[in-house]
Amino acid sequence: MQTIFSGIQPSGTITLGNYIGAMKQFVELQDDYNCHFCIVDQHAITVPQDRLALRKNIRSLAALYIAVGIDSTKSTLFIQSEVPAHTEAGWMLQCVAYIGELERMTQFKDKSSGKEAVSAGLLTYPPLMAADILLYKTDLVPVGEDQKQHLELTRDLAERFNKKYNDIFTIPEVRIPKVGARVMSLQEPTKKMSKSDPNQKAFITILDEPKVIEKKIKSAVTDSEGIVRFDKENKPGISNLMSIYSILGNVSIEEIERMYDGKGYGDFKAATAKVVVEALAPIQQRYYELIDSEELDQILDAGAEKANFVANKMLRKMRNAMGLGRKR
Ligand code: ATP
Ligand code: LTN
Repeated sequence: MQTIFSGIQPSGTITLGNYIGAMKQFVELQDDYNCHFCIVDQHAITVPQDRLALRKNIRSLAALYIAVGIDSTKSTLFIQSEVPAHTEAGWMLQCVAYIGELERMTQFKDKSSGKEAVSAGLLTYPPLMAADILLYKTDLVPVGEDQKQHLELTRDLAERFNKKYNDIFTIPEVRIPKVGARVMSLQEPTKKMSKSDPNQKAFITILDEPKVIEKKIKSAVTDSEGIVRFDKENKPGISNLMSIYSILGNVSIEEIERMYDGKGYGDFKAATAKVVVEALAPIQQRYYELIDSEELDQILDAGAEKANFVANKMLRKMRNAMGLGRKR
């Protein structure tokens, strides 16, 4: 069985974009792969975080992984900071990475531009992400389009380490979904939906209440044509809603066009809201059962134990390859 690793930052409540672009494919992949899903809290602190909000977001993300369908008997679910091998391996890989290549990462450029104080961790974020992936002999990394460049760097670092020290790392492949790789903002449908958008109306979180979902979809920016037709270029708003409807309602785009032929945007938006509310209802119900439960702690404890076991084995190989400490 091949191995998968992926991570999500606990930096806010997961949006419909994160769900459709990332989590939904995790659930589909877990039957065929040996999966590791991580709450990457060490990555989240590369930008300022409120400590209480961070703690809350970590637990909430863990509950959401389970609520969307990650099965802890099939997949290993854990919190990055509870497996210290990640930061140690991250340090070693920082010593393999060059400053120049880190400065060229677009995520670093985007997140640092115009900021007065930028943490060193924001620059050295990619070697930590490489450590996450390489510690588990990962074959495949399912992520959205925006992470492609980090994956290329991970492959470069692994190859450089294998050549310079010892051939211990598997070279991972990236996996980007064919549909839903980019769910767009409801307010500016040419921009991706993002949980850090200052405009709350631009995104739907997976925990939004039915009334809020209805309101946000009702006020989604569309066009003045009044015809429910898929055309990403000229009708990005309607096309985005149609994609969401199609993926969550399991109906083809052509079918949606047929169903709403001759009907206005009002009917279509109300129906889209209904599809979203219905898709999220069981996730939300499971989430609220889990969030304060001991079951969630047990899953995270077991996940950390499994992950520590696997990661420490690779960490020993890395130390030996680099000549650190004494031979073990
Ligand atoms: P932020 O909104 O703060 O920029 P984010 O929403 O991109 O963060 P991450 O934790 O960086 O969240 O991403 C988690 C996963 O969700 C990644 O694999 C990312 O590619 C995917 N993803 C994020 N936004 C979208 C979107 N709008 N459409 C599809 N996939 C997305
Ligand atoms: N950089 C990713 C989160 C992330 C990740 C990983 C994804 C950290 N470590 C390992 C895949 C594999 C992001 O910002 N979405």
